Amino acid sequence: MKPVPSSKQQALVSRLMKACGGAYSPETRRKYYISGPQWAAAYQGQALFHAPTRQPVGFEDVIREYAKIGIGYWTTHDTDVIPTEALGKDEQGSIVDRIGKSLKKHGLKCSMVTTETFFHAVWAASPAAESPQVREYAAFRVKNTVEVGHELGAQFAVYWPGSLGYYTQGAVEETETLKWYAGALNAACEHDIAVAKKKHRPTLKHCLEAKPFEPQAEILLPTSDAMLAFIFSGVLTHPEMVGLNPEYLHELMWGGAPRAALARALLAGKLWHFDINDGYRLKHDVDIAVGLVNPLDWLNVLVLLRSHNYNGPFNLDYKPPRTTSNSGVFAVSFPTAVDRFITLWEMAGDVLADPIIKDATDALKAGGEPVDVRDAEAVTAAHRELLSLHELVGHRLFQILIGAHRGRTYSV
Ligand code: GCO
Ligand code: MN
Ligand code: MN
Repeated sequence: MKPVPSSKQQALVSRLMKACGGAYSPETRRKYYISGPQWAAAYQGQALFHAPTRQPVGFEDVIREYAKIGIGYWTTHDTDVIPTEALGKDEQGSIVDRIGKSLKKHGLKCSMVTTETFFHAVWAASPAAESPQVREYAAFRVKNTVEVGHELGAQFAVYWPGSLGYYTQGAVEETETLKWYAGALNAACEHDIAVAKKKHRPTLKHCLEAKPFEPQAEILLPTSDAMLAFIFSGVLTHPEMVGLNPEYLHELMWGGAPRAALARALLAGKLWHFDINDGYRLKHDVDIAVGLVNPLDWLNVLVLLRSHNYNGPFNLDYKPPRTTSNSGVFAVSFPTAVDRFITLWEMAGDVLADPIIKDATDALKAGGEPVDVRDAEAVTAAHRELLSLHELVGHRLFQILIGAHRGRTYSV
């Protein structure tokens, strides 16, 4: 192939995108509760050690492009759209106004707002720092985000306390820090109750998001399980208002099984919001788009969520790779991520309706013929053949993933 001139590259990408086929229409995509973060589309590729590879993109462009793709919901950090120095000031009001108009014009809704408590120098010692002034500032920030959320009609507020931890041991007293952090959440919930009452709106669902490592060396609330323990520990004044926003990759990062982490959140009634992406075990937060690394595991995750009637948002919290251009972010990255999600979600429906999987799981639950249940040998023998069904189910899931259940075969 001849070198491709710059002027022809977008057309080439677009021709190959069409050739891929299988794209859902924007109308179809809008039927799913899929949200697109401002920060994901605006990410310039400037991760640690990397210079940006893309130009900045403002909320107007992001909202317009999400609308064209068919992403029906938009999410944001406070400082993704409002400069830190304008927070709580008149300028904030006019920006929020413009956001509201832009959402309306393009038919999107804001589903979630989140407070940036990790980037600015003020958070060097975390939002739950020793200094009462930093903590007062943190309370102001989360309360302000609650107000922005109500203004924009959001239902969820997310908190990622990634800066809650330390680099050098012993400088931070963990129980004290966790209580101080609870203070910020309590301020947000109490303010939410007052604002919701005034606005005749339901209160927001406040969702904690864990990440096991980064940006601190040691993290005080590293997993969704740690957060469940925190919610139920007695330090929150409104634990009923606080739930979880697990992120798929964050559970994988510590070596956990995301599906099991989600199951524990479901049992606790706290699975309210879900950040969807992909990546690798025991690596840094690579934030790859959903389904590009672990499609079989993703299929199983969605089987679990479908079977428990999870009806919260699926938030596309990934980072378009540095190799993707500004136009590629909206021409390739987001539409393909959305379409893989929809495909996996529908495949999860196939799994739940599959007669072979149903037969196999029914048989496993029925068990073997009655024997003396105090006799280990007899109980083992009664199930010996039945248990081969575990591997058979695994194979069937693979078949569904690749479409073999619909007759797709290969031969030499
Ligand atoms: C990450 C985090 C963030 C949070 C966001 C919302 O991967 O760095 O997941 O993207 O989701 O800050 O609070
Ligand atoms: Mn996230
Ligand atoms: Mn992440």
